[in-house]
Amino acid sequence: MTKRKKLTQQQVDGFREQGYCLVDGLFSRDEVEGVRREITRIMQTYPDVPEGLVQMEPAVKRGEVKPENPELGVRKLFQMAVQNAFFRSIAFHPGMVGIANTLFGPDITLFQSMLLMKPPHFGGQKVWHQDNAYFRLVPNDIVGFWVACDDTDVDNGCMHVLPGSHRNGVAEHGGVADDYGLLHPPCVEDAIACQLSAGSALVFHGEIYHFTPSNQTDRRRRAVQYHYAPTLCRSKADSPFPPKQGEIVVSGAGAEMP
Ligand SMILES: O=C(O)CCC(=O)C(=O)O
Repeated sequence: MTKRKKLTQQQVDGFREQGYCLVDGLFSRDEVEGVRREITRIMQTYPDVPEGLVQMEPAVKRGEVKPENPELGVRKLFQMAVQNAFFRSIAFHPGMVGIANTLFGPDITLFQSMLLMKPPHFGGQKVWHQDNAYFRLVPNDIVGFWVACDDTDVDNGCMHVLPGSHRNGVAEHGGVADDYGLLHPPCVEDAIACQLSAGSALVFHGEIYHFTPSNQTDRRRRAVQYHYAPTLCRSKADSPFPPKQGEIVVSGAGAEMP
């Protein structure tokens, strides 16, 4: 695996003050290839996969479009570090864990592990939201890693963030399931589009406002998204989602074996 990657002081300041920073080449080319291969391997067994693991794109679910194969119809794969040995090993990635240690100290737990697939042509938008509106972790010392597994730009649905929006707590959200989003979303013109090459990462605070537009291209836009927080964090009950449980203790007290 790629060696531990240290943030520069400027990146640490960016995370603390603006709620995000970008890290070039967090995953190596081989790691990105490994992620892509494993996604294909999992989806070759579809629909024989654990319930709740796969979310298809709404247009596919409604029968409006028929992808060439199930992999090209998936929107998200959930709980990957719990369900799959390869993605469990990624949870201990020295780059991600090292950065979480720099930001929040030695005792760190993985709280969420997802793959975000945004398929070509019909991969829909993800509405503006704050991840901690779903998790409700206290304290809110949460760091998300959104690692591009294809080159991403505005047209194929890259991440957009609103700098500084992590500083005022969780704002009101409404809607259901994947459309649970900010009741007062910002203008996209005020956002920063995080265009990343494959292997590079957006490192973002759990309360920053963010969204992704639809994929309007014939290019894929796969991403790994893992969230870490101090092991002592606990989920409060005021989210419409089940309380967020830690998935794996990855460093410090109680750390599990990679
Ligand atoms: O579409 C994406 O890649 C972002 C999705 C996202 O922000 C989320 O599911 O929390």
